Amino acid sequence: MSHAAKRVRATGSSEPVDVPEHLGEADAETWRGAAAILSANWTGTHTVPSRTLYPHQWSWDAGFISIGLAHVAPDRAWRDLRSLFAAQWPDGRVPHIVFDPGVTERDYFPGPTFWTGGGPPGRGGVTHDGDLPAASGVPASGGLPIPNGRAASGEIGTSGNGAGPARLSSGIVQPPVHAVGAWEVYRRAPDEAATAELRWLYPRLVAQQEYLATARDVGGAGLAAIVHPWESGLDNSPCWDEALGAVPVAAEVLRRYARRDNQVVSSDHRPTDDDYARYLTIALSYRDGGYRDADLAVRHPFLVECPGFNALRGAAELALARIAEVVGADPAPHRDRAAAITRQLVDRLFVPATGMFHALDVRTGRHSPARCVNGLLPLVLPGLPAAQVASLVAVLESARFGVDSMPVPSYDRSAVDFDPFRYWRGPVWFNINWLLRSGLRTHGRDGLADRLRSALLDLARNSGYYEYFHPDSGAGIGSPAFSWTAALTLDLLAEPMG
Ligand code: 9WN
Repeated sequence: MSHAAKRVRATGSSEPVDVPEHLGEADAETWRGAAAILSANWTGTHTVPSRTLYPHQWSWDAGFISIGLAHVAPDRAWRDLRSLFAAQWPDGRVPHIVFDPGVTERDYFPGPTFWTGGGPPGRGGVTHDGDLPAASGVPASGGLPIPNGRAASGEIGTSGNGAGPARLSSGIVQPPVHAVGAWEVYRRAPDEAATAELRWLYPRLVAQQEYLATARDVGGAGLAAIVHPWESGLDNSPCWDEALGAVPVAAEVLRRYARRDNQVVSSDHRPTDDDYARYLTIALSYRDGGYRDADLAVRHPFLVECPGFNALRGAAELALARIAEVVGADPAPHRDRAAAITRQLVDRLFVPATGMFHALDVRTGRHSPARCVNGLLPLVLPGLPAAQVASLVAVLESARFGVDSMPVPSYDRSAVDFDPFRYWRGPVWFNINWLLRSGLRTHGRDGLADRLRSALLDLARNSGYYEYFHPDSGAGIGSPAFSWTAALTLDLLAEPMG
């Protein structure tokens, strides 16, 4: 743990939990509450984002969750990451959802039947046994999923993580935040067992990056394209609106498939039906193409370069450089790749007129006009040129995104379609703010970083560990007892205020 001070054992949650000594009683209570959520959301093999809304394992959630678990249950942090990477595809992609075979189709839509097309495992969604992906040492097989693919290179993985039966997955990805997560877990307790975990993960993390750098470089300029808004993690962000507008709303898909999300939380707080119909259409297009990435440019209806997704690819390379040093690999190529991604982001996605980064529609070559919070995420890159850093900080301090008592909203507050309730179109999200804060510190903007930290902790203290928050009142929205909110609260609390 970073806060190595003497710890006091506390009770009051479902499990005893160590509380850092620097915390006063109120924050100790916040700590215990957050730790209790992570315990309640632990299934024995992995952590679910939310018991009510998301009962499987999600990819980028697992990365953020590991950062919190590092403080209270490092062993679970490693098991969580292993559980996810045991489901990695032979081509290197890490699926955005790994399905729990113990959860019924009724409990989450779109579930395994949707992603596999209802066919046997291997048609679309695949089963996994945890072997090293082919892409870790040899070229991927054109992105075609190979059920139970065997390692084509030297290292042998064992049968999954010992987590039980083979699991099905979706076929799309999410931002690669796992190398950052793994590094955070390791650096807090860098012992032999943690080094062994890094050795297991390293080739898998490299394969994940390799997949994104090759199969997904649809635009040919070095940036990865997402093939679905869900891949960004910012599902209904306004920065997808223009690209989505070109996808017809096929009303029959919503008749064929019933949504479940808006039965669990208010439909005003979730994506609209039109957007949802488009999400399903895009996913079906990718699925029916066998989840292949060849020729996407000529056949796939949604291809966008997201500044947040690509910035996190760059951050992953820098974390991999550190991990490489521990496991005896060469860190230099990782640093080179991070530098290249940073350059490509500035060249392709920075828009001087707005002073921030914008999503680029690969099909039309146009930037989205929307100013969304993923356009600030390149701040996580230490090599971002000073001009772009200054520009992003100015946008962050402006009335569009400004941090005062509230953290940064997901969308420009002054936009006419800013919606304080609807998911990624206005509300405040913890994971994005945690990343922004880390980026601000990277660039020595400690004052603003500290304000952001205080605003985030006030939200958790006053409103609890919700999925997202109203950007004016701070009221919790969406799922309560949300894992990454709890996990990142622990991480922020773990640090004594300077
Ligand atoms: C679709 C699990 C996930 C997050 C995403 C968030 C939401 C899913 C959904 O929940 O997306 O993947 O059903 O809306 O947008 O960022 O990973 O917490």
